[in-house]
Amino acid sequence: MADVCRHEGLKSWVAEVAAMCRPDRTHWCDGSKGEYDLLMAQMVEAGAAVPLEKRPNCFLFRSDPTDVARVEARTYLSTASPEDAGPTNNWIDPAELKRTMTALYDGCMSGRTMYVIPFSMGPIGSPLAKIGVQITDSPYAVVNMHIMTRVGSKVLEELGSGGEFIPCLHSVGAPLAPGEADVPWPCAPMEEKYISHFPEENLIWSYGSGYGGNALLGKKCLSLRIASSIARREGWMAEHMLILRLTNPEGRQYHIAGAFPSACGKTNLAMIRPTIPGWKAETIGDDICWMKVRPDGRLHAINPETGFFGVAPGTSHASNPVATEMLMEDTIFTNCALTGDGDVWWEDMDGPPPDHAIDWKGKDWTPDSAVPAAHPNARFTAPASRCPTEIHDWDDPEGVPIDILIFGGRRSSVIPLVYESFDWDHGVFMGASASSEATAAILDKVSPVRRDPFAMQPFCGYNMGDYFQHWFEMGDRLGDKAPRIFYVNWFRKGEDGRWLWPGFGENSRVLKWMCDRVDGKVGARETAIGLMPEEGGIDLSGLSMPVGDMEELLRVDVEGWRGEIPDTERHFSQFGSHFTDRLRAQVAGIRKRLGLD
Ligand code: OXD
Ligand code: MN
Repeated sequence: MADVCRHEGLKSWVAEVAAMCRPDRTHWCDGSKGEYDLLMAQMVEAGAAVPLEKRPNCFLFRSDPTDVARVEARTYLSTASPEDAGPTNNWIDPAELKRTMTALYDGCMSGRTMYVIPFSMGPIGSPLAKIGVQITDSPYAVVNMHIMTRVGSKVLEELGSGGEFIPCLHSVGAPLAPGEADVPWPCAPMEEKYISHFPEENLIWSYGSGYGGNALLGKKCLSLRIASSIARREGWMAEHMLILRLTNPEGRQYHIAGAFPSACGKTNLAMIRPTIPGWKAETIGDDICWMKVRPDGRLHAINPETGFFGVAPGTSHASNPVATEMLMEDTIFTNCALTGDGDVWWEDMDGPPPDHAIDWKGKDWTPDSAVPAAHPNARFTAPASRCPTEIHDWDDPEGVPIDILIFGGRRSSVIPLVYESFDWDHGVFMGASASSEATAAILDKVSPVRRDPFAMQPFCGYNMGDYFQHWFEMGDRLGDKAPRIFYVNWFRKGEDGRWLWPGFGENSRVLKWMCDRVDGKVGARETAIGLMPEEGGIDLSGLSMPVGDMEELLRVDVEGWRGEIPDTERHFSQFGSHFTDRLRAQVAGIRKRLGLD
């Protein structure tokens, strides 16, 4: 493979990294099935992976108990001026951060193989795609990257001798002394972990963690943090959104992109099975959406990934039948429990729990154990090609034209089931003030609400005040071709603590209302917070709901909304001089409509 590379810049970067990290050997990845199978076989042999008898070509990994999730507190956005990183990012001066990390990288791959992974985010050669090259000493990262991105020689061909690529350096930070035995999941202690981004030079340096977004650098690091900063410069959008195609009974297609914070059912919605007769849904992506204005003046979207890295606990026939089917083969599981008959298990899977299992820490577990069998952030990595609802033309380099944008969060009160923005600027306000509760505890009126603007709080690669302005400017460019913007909340509860909305497949009823709005088939009533369904506007045929629930779901709780405003204003005040006047105008507008001024 190294000889397929005609790019001197890439070759010299690989040589520089090898000189610094001093691996025992270097392997250029070709992305082939043979390479995947060989690496898996080696990891099984080394005791890092367990093949699952019940699921063909599936493997279980258990991470180190200290390395189980993205580490936001150790994630850095390193720009010359701290102001360019803004208040939502951790900042360290680039020279200082590079000094610290160079000392850590020094000899960090000794005893290990250094893998060079050329990958494309987006169809190779698409005007919407970007090429990255990840260097890593984690074979686990390699096999995951195989599933999540397009890896291999074709990417090097596309790169040619002078193409642009985003260098992504990763090490688990666990050098081996001569003769020292490896552990199943090598990583560095928390205080040595650094997930660093240098957007001014499109560079990613990650050290110390082997888990998810910390280690699969094409995902959050490249496709969101670095890409959002490139997108701002180049005039497009890199968003934390699912992408979905809905087709109505007449065959008309609608493309929907939706931003939701983690743990709000994003993957479930991406794989929805509509309950309304005649409507069909297809999955395009569950996490990341890149959108560009194309020659037709519309916003076109691609999912730059090729797989799903989803949270396993809670995934069941009821919540996501599509994923349940998808995960039967060719999947990597991380931190799930292992059953006696060679299957995986997690909390809220179908059926009763097993009498006995090996938990995610490798310990014996029974239903009487005080701890969960799977880690709450246990994951599956599954190829999109295995998703039964994946669209067949999803590799189309032009992407799909977006009709509808959705924001949402998990709120047990105040926020209604659905409302539509008055216009684009109001939609930007809805995204910028989006919020979610940390947990769905019982009658959680007092549970903390976190503002997570556009679900991008941990992922925006520049000052978020400027990001809001970028959204306004995109709206100006799109004019009357802009997608319509909606806000949803599937999680509103009644006084008695019951979920009022059945959710899952029934969410298709709300999506249908949005499509009907786009086509002008249904009206809406104007309220202080936005445009809302008229009585009977949402198709409830065949669904039996307790009397009064729908009224409550669509009630504008004026007192509750008034109570939201101070928190929204506090949240906006952190952006200081980067806060845009157009958002200020939106705040003034809602204050007035709520009778606060
Ligand atoms: C994810 C996340 O893993 O948003 O997708 O945390
Ligand atoms: Mn995500």
